[in-house]
Amino acid sequence: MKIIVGIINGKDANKVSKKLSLAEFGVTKLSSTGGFLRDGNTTLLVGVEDERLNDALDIIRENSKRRTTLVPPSDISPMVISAPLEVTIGGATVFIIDVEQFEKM
Ligand code: 2BA
Repeated sequence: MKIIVGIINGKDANKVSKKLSLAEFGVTKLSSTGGFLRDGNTTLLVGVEDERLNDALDIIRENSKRRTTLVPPSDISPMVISAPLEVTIGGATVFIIDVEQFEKM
């Protein structure tokens, strides 16, 4: 078994979690904040059997868009005075972790 820790843009999170639930994956949504932009995003925890891992990843991939956003340089360093920086976010940042034991009590 694996656990997927998926950091998803806030604009995609509802769609991704809905599609995962419809495909009968268990999903937990956590509100999270990116360290760089300090903007809200959503972290999804999805426990999956190994043979369904790729199905879950396909759903996340297909429903998470790449986006660009403009960041005021002062948000990155007070020393920098220049035009806003364009930053690409996502689709999703995904970590896949082996689960040693899984129990529901
Ligand atoms: P943030 O940390 O707010 O980062 C938002 C986007 O800013 C990133 O998009 C990346 O394109 C850019 N970025 C991040 N750090 C940067 C830096 N030091 N210099 C220049 N640009 C930088 P993504 O890579 O798609 O990441 C989206 C969100 O996923 C991140 O939001 C963070 O919450 C999470 N994340 C990304 N990589 C991570 C990692 N290695 N560990 C934990 N969380 C991560």
